[in-house]
Amino acid sequence: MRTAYIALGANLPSWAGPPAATLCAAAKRLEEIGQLTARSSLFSTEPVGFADQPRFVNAVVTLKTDLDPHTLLKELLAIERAFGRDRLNEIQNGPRSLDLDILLMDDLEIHEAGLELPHPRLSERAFVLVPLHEIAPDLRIAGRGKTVAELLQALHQSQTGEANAVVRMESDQWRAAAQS
Ligand code: PH2
Ligand code: MG
Ligand code: MG
Repeated sequence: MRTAYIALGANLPSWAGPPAATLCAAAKRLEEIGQLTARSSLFSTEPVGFADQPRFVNAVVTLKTDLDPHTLLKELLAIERAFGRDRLNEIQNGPRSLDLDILLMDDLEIHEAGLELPHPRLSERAFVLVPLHEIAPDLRIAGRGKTVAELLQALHQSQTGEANAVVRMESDQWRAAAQS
């Protein structure tokens, strides 16, 4: 059994509804390929990399799974497609109905074209580090020798972040799913 940390993000609606509803439905799908043992809050986040698009909803979950990383990635891409993600017709860093990224899987370090672990941009992204910090502050990142809390502190010091860059959301739907 491996422990993976998965980042969820969306800023376009899907058949499930607005982005927060998509993340709820996607989390349910993740439970079919492993056990969700922790989930962060949902966060409303400022778009990074391409400014002219709606704010994102982001979260991070812990997934215990028997899948190997390549099979897990394949499953995540299939779930993205099931929520209307069309990778052939989208802007890089642009709007999407669902993005599922493997941030970490145990202490694996993988450097391949389609799969890099730990996620290469993990330490630059508050929309990833803030939710990850909620569920795993003391987790040590493979190859970086730093904990999530240390990376988040370094990011806060290097950025004059806008106050509304990463804002915790209240979602009854998300909280209810976590307790069921
Ligand atoms: N994902 C991106 C690019 N920019 N910005 C926010 N706030 N949240 C995201 O999930 C996100 C992004 C590429 O995957
Ligand atoms: Mg992705
Ligand atoms: Mg992404």
